[in-house]
Amino acid sequence: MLRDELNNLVQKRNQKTIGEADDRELYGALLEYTKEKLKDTSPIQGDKKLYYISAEFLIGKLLSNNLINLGIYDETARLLKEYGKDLARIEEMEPEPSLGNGGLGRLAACFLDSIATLGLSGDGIGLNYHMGLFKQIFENRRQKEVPNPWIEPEGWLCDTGISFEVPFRDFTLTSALYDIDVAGYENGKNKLHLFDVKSIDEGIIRNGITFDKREVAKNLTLFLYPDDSDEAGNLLRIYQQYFMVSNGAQLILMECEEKGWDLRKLHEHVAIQINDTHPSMVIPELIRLLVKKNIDFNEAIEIVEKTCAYTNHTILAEALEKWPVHYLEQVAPQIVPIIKELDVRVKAKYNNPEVAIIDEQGRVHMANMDIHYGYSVNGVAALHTEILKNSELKAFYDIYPQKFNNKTNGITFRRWLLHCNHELTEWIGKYVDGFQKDADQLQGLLEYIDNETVLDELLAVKHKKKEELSAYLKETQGLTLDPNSIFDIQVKRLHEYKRQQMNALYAIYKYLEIKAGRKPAMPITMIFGAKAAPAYHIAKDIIHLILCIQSLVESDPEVSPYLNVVMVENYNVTMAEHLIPACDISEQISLASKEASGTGNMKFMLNGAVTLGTEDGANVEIHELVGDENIYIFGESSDQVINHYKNYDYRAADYYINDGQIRELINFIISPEMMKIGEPYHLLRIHAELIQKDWFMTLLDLKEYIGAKERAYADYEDRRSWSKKMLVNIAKAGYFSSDRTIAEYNKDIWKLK
Ligand code: 26Q
Repeated sequence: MLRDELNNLVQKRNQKTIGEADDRELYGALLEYTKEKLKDTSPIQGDKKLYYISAEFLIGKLLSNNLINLGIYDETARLLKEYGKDLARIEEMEPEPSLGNGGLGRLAACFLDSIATLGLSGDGIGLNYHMGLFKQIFENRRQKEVPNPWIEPEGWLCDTGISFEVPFRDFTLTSALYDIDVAGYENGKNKLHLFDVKSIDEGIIRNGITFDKREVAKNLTLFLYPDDSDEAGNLLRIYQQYFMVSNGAQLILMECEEKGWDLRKLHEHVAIQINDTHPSMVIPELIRLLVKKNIDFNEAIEIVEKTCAYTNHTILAEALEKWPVHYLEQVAPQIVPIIKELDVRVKAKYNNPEVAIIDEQGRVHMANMDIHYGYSVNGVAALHTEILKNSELKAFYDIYPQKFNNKTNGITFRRWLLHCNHELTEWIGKYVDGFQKDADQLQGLLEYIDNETVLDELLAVKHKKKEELSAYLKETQGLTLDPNSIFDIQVKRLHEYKRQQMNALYAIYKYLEIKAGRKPAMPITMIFGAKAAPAYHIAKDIIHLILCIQSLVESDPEVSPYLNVVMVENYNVTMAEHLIPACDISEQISLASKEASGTGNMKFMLNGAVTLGTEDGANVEIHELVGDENIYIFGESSDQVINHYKNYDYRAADYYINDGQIRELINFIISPEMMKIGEPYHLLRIHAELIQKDWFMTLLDLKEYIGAKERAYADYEDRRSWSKKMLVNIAKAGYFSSDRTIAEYNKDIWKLK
């Protein structure tokens, strides 16, 4: 079947046989073939439907995942192999759609996979950014951003022909809806709806990623906003958000009417999940549209209240969106009276400025609107939800305790195990059944904790993945890695709270140790990968620092046999799929209380890495599951950290002045050898930042961090006991399947079936 169909396709498209076609031609044929199969897959239906609205869907490449979920991956790979073709190489031809910044966007993509896999009726609604997140390149050890066009004439997007009118203050834009099919694992399909602007014009992009911000009709969906939570709000961001939610709301109402559902009973047929505050304007927009359909204003509010649910992904105060009313007035004045009325009602009921929607400075607090006018508020890990309830959103929790609930994040095992780690999947399959659909089955591996053969096989799988990563990085980035060294990996967005700078200080520590003749028993490879928001200067300085250390270590023959520091360029989903299976030590070292959940931590654990981390986000739950023996925890607790902020009693300078070792590490940043490699301006700035500000308390945990890492490296030498830690981590990872997360969302919030 497959053989004939694919051969015919390649014949038709390229007048060649499979054996004659090159990887690009085969990619094209497989794309067409897979899209046909998706067409034949039945849509998931139900009498209640979820709409997951999100400004980001970081879906990654889709070919392999679609083949896996359609149940034809193995057969396809085998067939191609017969012709001497390698499916892994063919999938490299696919451009990666980078429609997200990081965790929040990737979570949305994992959720779509799980929603379909569980057979729940639920679609995604977002924007079709033509460039996605910028592509990162390194020039003179500094990050440079260039556009990342991903849309090709042939791809996963299907033009639906559906379009809506979105009214702005000064003009109206016509949308164009593109859909991407989302196949569940051996189940039916849902859709990801991506709205675009008909009048978009890629021609206005100038050098790098700059463009004329005023021509909204031409630029609205050109770029994804880089997570610049520190930068003042930009009007274009509001244009994007309103365009997304107005289209989304119109689509939802259209679908309801098509199905003959009574809009007055919207909540019986629809649940809308608001992914962080980026889609919050859907609340006033839905009210506006319902009123236009002759529903009474009060009733419209009630309907929306029962339909919308909000997920919070951050406790960083500076990242909570607050838009000045006059901004909203410039963009979409028609929703401003509605927001004002919602605010008036809140103020009449609660005499507490903390819970107002519009504050004294005339700024609209998007999260506050979501909490008052939605029926559910959830955090994304147990600790995070507790912090929301007890401090950050306490005033709201006091009013609406019943609305608050936790939904610990999860990841789809189809991508983060079956797709990215065939060898591990096969190894697991030898010992447990059914884990593809029921992740808890992984616990069955615990039976083999003392089985030396099984443990040796596991070590061999890890080694193979380290060899593969080394070959991949050699080929794609010219980097040289030693698969016999410890692979210690920190990959995630660059942010001071995630503390890549603390890891960099460890690299300096190790460098100086080796220079002093104290050599590690095993060579160490420290791998970093991170993009910094273009306007986040300190984050870019940290990248510069890491790249300078990389050069220093590389060019020092006394050190390089024992230590290798590498920062991979353009870290993205595809790179993560290569890095994570090869990891020994997973760095999850955020300042406690700051990382809402983290999801990379779960991907590493599932692939047999051991976590070195703080008691933050979902690390807390990983710790509980695997026990003290199988994780390296260090640093002050979230309570202690929260108290430091409350009491203003953390002073980085104290650590610098009072501790000679800390001083030595920090001062090395501006040592002659570093200043020769790097740019003094940037090294001096990060040096000063660490001593004078250090808002995310790097120095607070630095010594404990060094100690914990040394312990982990020492334990690693005993390969047998280390392999047991790996096994326990894999066996306990089932809890972090997004299938579990989605089942909980459905049971507690959406109630689809
Ligand atoms: C805001 C205003 C203007 C422009 C951009 C933004 C913006 C964009 C993206 C603000 C925040 C984001 C992304 C946040 C994010 O990824 N949060 C992460 O969500 C994950 C999934 O829940 C968690 O695991 C992480 O802990 C959390 O940091």
